[in-house]
Amino acid sequence: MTLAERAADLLRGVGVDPESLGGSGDVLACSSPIDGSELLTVRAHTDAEVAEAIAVAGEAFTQWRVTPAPVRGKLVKRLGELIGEHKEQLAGLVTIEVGKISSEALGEVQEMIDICDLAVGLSRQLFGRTMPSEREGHRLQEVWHPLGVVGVISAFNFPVAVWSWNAAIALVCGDTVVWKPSELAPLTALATSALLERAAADVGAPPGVGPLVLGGRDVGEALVDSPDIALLSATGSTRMGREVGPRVASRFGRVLLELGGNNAVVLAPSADLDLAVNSMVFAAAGTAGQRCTSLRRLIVHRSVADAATERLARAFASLPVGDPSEEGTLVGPLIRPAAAEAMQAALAEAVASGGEVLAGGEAVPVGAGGSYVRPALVRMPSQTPVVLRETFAPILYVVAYDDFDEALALHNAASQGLSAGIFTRDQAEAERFLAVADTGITNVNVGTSGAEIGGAFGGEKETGGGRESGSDAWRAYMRRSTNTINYSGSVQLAQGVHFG
Ligand code: UN1
Repeated sequence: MTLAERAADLLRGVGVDPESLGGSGDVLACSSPIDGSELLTVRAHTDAEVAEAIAVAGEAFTQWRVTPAPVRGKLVKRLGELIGEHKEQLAGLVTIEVGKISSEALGEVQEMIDICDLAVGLSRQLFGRTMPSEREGHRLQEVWHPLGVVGVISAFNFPVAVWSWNAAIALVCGDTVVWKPSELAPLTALATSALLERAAADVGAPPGVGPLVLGGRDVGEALVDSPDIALLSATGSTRMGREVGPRVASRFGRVLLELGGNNAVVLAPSADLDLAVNSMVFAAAGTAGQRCTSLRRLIVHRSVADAATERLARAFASLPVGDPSEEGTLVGPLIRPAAAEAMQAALAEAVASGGEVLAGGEAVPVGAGGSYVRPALVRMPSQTPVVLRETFAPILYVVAYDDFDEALALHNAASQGLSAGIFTRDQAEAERFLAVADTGITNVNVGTSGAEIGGAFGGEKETGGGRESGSDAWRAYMRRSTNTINYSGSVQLAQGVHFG
């Protein structure tokens, strides 16, 4: 069976007709990174169809915003159930479309189920506060209201989970959601979107709560520039965010940006090396280094640098690179040949600036058509420009430090601030790292990737400052109204002002 036939079967299993995918615009190239083969014919949505999707979501919002939040929770509960029932099929599509190994593909689908669970609970907990008023017979409170239509632009590397972080939360908050998935990964999005449609029908929610729009840059721009998109949540490169942020801000829309990372681990002399090395191998090589949370820099104390790099080099050299649908594979393909080219260019630049490749970096021949590489471990004399740039491929640069302050400075030298980890048994060091590392996600004895959905996800500096997923990230999807209620029967002005 070809990958295209398998993808068609999986789509049918989720109730999607593989003969008619997407809108009525241009055909989107849709291929599998596993072998480069063409998958199915998917058409983009035209400008008019995108405008129609935004309008439909706007109409649905008028109904959805007045649906009580706990009732809205039932939609997300049903969505989570349907995703759970179709977990294998969705994960199969993730593997075919973006090349994740099965365990990671299943993990991505699980992440959707988890956020649906969280959102259902949240639907009864969109708490506002009541504050003591300074005026007698007055009450001061804040109430959270639905915001409007949320636009979600998601990236290829988490083709569905990141949408779900936004959508599950936005939907219980009373918003409706227009989703533009990566043009490299339309199939899993189509399948997931069909499940949302079914969930909406099952619970009697308006059909326009979550339309999908497919296409490239122009479709993204339509969401960015539409005055009817109250919040635009975009995941992708810092370059993209630099354009999107000001454009949305210029129309006073809200943005939530989830951009690049250049995530580091500090490895201190007291660390448990086995724990550290095993955690770092997953963080650096998992998803073939194509997570925004992937580990890209190791800042290691000079006294343990050789021991750590030897172990890492051995691990990198023995990682099973290959077809992600085969049992035992740990590193699948890069998304496309351009990613492998960017990796080679970065490695050449690293070597030219004094780096030494200790393991990996080479192309791995896995049949024709896919771009497979062995994750690279590169010792650097310092954090040269290439180290401080995010290359979306599995390269782990290693730099040594002598004292802890230097390690902290090296860590914070990156212009992005997504995730970080320290491996140490020294509690004071761990606490200092937690306090000083300028990242949105900062871990102790845990690698940089694989965050749980319960916490807020996102980062600082060029990562964009947005927070999605758990904790109080829901507030970004709502409008806060501060209310003063006077039951005293008399006019009383705040700050003791008398007027007349
Ligand atoms: C991403 O790479 O865009 O923390 C998201 C992680 C995953 C999500 C990554 N839960 O690695």
